[in-house]
Amino acid sequence: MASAQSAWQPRIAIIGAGISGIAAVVKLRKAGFSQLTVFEKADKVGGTWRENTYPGLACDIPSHWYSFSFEPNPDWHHRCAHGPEIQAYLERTAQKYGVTDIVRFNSAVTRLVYQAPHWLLYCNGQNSEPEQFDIVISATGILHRTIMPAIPGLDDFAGASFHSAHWDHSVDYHGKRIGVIGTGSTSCQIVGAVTKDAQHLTLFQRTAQWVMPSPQKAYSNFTRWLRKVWPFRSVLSKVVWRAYAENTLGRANAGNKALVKLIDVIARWHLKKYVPDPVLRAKLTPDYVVGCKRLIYSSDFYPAISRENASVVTEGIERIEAEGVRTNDGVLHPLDILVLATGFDASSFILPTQVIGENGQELSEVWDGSPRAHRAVAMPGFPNFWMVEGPTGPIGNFSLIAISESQVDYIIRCLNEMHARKSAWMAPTQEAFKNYNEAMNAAVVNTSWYHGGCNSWYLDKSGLPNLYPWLSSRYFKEMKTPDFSEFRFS
Ligand code: N01
Repeated sequence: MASAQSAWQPRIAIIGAGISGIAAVVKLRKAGFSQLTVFEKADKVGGTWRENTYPGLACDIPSHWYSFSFEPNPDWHHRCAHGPEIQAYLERTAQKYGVTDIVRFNSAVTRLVYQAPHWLLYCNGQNSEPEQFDIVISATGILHRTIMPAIPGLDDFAGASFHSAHWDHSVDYHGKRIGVIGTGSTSCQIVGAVTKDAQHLTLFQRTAQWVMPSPQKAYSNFTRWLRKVWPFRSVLSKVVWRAYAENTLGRANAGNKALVKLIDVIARWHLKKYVPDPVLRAKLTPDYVVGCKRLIYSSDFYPAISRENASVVTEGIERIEAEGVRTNDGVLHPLDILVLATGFDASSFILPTQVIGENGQELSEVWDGSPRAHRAVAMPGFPNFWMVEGPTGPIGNFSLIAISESQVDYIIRCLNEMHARKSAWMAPTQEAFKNYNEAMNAAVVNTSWYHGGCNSWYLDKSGLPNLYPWLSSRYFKEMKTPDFSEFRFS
């Protein structure tokens, strides 16, 4: 990739010091950009891996694929790394590449205003004086605004209650009666980890989930040593897992019925093998197409929920009371701890930061609950405003690190083009944005996320999945060679 000439050093603000923010700094620096400032609302790097600390937290994407291309880690202890190991990796990487040095911690960006050709950036906790930047890159992540369930009486509970993303480690859950509301990836990991130590675990399930066996395994000292002396093994692992994900679930989601059937057969076999009780099995059997919701990979969940000290409650929740959860059939389920594994608002992206583009238009109004972007990274009317992991990217059961890196590379190619044209700004044209999103809307209705008969966080206010509807390899190819005719330049 061509590097920026040192004469041109735009001031670049990067919002967020998670995976995408770290990738942006390392790659921008490598491309010759040095005027970088990272704004981070918290006091540490790590994003989602800093926020989530619940028991059982792990990545369900194999680690050698879920690693930065510029920082392979032969030392992963598990095929699917646990949360603390990923957080340590991110902190170590940020330190090693000098990212931490340029992060302004405890600085939440509250407002961005475009005043051609600059952005004025307003930050929490500072005086009202804004700072001026030439380029803004939003790297705020997708799943960071927690959803608290609208269940009456949440505040009445006398025990400890918290959202899964704000796990209260001061509460000892051993020997306690634990209730978990929600049955997503998070809940399955929590249930898999804590049930054996609970007096009783009650899972309040509104919708059953398809659960595939996890490819998890621990790496021996010898394997880790081998990866150090022979890095090719890690590269191979990455290539194999990526090809596997794309050609199984990726193709199934994109509409391949034979693969949907195959995954359905494996998921049912998994359920039958580890849940011998037919009554419990019936409760845990989903009534929608496999892959409609984000597929869960866990080998701990079924054995845990089949234990004698666990139960699944499918009756709807009427209200929370001081002693526990009362369901619609009038039964009170007494609890000491209530965990709300109720997910995240995936439609916010950079919001609620107020982003005001050309002609005073507000991003929140343009999106209106259905965020869209051009190639998931840019918006017409918002010049020099870029997003990493913006709307309609190829997320799902795929390595977000690989996606973030491809988007940062695309942004760098665009910045270099802007410089070559001596432009002060660039933004996608309204027409290119419209064509891209119309093609996507037409294709996304063929995916199992849309017609699979489920509700999920993939769907936004438009009723369509906020996801890239084609194979991720297509996205990576498209991002390698930006079509500059899709942009306006100053
Ligand atoms: O959240 P979810 P999550 N009453 O939205 C239920 C990533 N992740 O935190 O299905 C009762 O999937 C809701 O019920 P329903 C991953 O991308 C990754 O588990 O809407 N229940 C659902 O069961 C994942 O997809 C890893 O009927 C209520 C649950 O809460 C994403 O995070 C690990 C309710 C929410 O499930 C989100 O997962 C963990 C109510 N009022 C997470 N409101 C990796 O390994 C909501 N629910 C990479």
